Amino acid sequence: MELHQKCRNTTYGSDGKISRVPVPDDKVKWEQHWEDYCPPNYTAPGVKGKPWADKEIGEDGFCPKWNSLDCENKVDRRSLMGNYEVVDGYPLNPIGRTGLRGRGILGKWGPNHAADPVVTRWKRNSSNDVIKHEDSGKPILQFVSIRRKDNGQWAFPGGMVDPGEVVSQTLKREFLEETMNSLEMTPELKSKVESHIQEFFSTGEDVYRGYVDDPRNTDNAWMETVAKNFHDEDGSFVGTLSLNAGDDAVGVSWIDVSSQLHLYASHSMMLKSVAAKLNAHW
Ligand code: RP5
Ligand code: MG
Ligand code: MG
Repeated sequence: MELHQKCRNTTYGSDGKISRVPVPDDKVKWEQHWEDYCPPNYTAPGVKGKPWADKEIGEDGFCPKWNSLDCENKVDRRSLMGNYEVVDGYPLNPIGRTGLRGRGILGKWGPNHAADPVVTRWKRNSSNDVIKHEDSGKPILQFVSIRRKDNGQWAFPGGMVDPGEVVSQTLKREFLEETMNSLEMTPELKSKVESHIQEFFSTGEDVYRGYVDDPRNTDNAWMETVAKNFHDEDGSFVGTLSLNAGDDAVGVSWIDVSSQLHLYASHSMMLKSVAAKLNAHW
């Protein structure tokens, strides 16, 4: 992973009231000495005391098992990046300094695990022929993108892995919630839709596993994801899906894949590898 960019030299959170200490490129790595590094310590008030969030470090009854599957708390505290360091009781961001200590708006200390479904099809004209890009001559890929409620950016319809949940479930659940608004469906409709998508979501290809350059990251809490590609070569299955933004998405759309897109966090980097694998225009 390259140096993180989106969780550095920015203000923090939707109201931008917290300022990170600016961290130059040559001071990102923890090994690079920085005697006076003393960033603000911020954990959002909306996080403290929430059932889905950790307690404070040192608080009674909070004994996290760093770098392990913490069965007691049902939290996977292992990083996809290998073992992270823990200094004075606080896990350290594996990429390096972010200019902010604490958990920010993330629930867990250390890695916060997510999953990202990358659902793709070829762009076609009204005669159903695949459209090629006029510059590259390569077929144009499209992916299902959502617009995030928190900052209005386009992103994969990903979300957090719930305690005890396996990634394959998270991929399906988040797709249903964010792009098909399953949270508003009747239980009958929801189970019908779930069985409809079941087979399609059983054959994904690995895209990426690891750290995400997410604007919410701090020195002590960060996002990691498993992204999988579900590609519909002839487009006939995805044509049956009725897209409808839900939960933390305020919009949903098929978007043409290209290097010109500005997506949330490191989603462009992941999309690039999907385009390369399918030999699509980028
Ligand atoms: C990103 O945040 C991940 O890649 C995933 O898309 C997303 C998960 O967080 P929420 O969408 O639940 O906020 O880092
Ligand atoms: Mg979600
Ligand atoms: Mg989400």
